[in-house]
Amino acid sequence: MTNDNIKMWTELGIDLEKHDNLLNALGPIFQEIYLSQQNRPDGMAFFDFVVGDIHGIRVRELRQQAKNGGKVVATYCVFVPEEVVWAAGAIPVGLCAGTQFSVPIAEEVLPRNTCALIKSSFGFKLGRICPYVESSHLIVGETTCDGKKKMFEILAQHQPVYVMEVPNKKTRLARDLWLGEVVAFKDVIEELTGNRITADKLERATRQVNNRRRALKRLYQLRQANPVPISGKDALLVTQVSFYDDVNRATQQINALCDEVEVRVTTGEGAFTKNAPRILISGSPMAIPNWKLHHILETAGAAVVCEESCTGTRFFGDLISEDGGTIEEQLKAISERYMKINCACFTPNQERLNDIVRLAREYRVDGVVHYNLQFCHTYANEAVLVEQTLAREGIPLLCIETDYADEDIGQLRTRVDAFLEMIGR
Ligand code: BJ8
Repeated sequence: MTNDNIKMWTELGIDLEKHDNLLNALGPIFQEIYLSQQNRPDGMAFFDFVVGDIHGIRVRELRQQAKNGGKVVATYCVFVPEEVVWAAGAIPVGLCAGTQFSVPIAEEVLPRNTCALIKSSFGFKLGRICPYVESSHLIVGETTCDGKKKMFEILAQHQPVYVMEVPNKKTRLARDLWLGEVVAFKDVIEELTGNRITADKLERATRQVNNRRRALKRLYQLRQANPVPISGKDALLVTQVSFYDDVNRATQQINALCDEVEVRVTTGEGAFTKNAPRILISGSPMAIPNWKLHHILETAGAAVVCEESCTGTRFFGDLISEDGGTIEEQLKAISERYMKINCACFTPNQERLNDIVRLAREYRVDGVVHYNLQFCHTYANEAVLVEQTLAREGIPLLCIETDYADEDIGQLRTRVDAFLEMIGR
């Protein structure tokens, strides 16, 4: 912890005592979960470094952006089209919201039976613990679930918030509504930044974000190899860091990692033994530092080979057309790409069920673990359909409902062990 960082956090109004406690807790957890892994690719050093300095260098870059007159736009959902933000010269940051640390702070205001992701994000603001929140000029929310919708209203008492309306169906009418939302978002961002988004700028931003999507897809495809060349924990960390690092730097680092992992695949070098059970995790997103389920599975001898989630395939799947065109044409292409995200907020959501089966086949998994954040009703209810679908396909499934606390770790280990024994690997 350098004096420069302390000065920066003080200027941001961070509660230093709570913040110290958070960072002091994070260090040993990262050591235990990440740095204790054997035979990791060297390319993970960059991502370890970013987490090791999680509230340092990147926050300083955001502060510099503000000092130069630029804006920082914080988001909570992969539906917010980041291309629009980059195109206006602003910086988007996906907020973390993956720690139990801020949950009790939120529970002073929000009902306890709210999902941990919502409580964690709100607690960060209420407790003034997160320099990313405090560095942002606008928080962009969305109407994906009722808990978030209402939390954003309360959050707006503390910081400027703009909410995008994400429809709950994918009909023609709903798509028109969403296109209108994307166009309105462009206007909001132009007004915030004072910069006009031109067709050229938007095309450049689209290419940049597409390139990061391509890099992440490349990394995921390498996980299809047997033995799997990189742990699920490491792959998850790469995705998590991509939410708040600079888009071009992240792309470069992911591709450098992929170059190394490609060699591993060629030489048959694995992060696990060849016969390790291969698991697809499907469900709610896992924001930093939520590594709980991956850690339980991988210390039980399984290899997590893919995540069907917003901190997985839903984040980078589907590219946006790079054909350019007018600003209107590009915004339409952007809106169409985002409507391909198969979040459980949609009804019906057959596409997600299809995705799970397709990914289970592509990654040759031995079983699927459905991950549900407690009190998230959309994913919990959709799990019934996931169960029916996977039963028809003969793919073993384990449904886990949990939160960010440690209390149920022993029970989860027992269930995971029984599942791995049942799938016989
Ligand atoms: S597109 S998954 S990132 S909404 S877990 S807060 S849904 S009660 S996170 Fe999500 Fe966007 Fe969908 Fe993806 Fe609500 Fe559920 Fe909590 Fe959730």
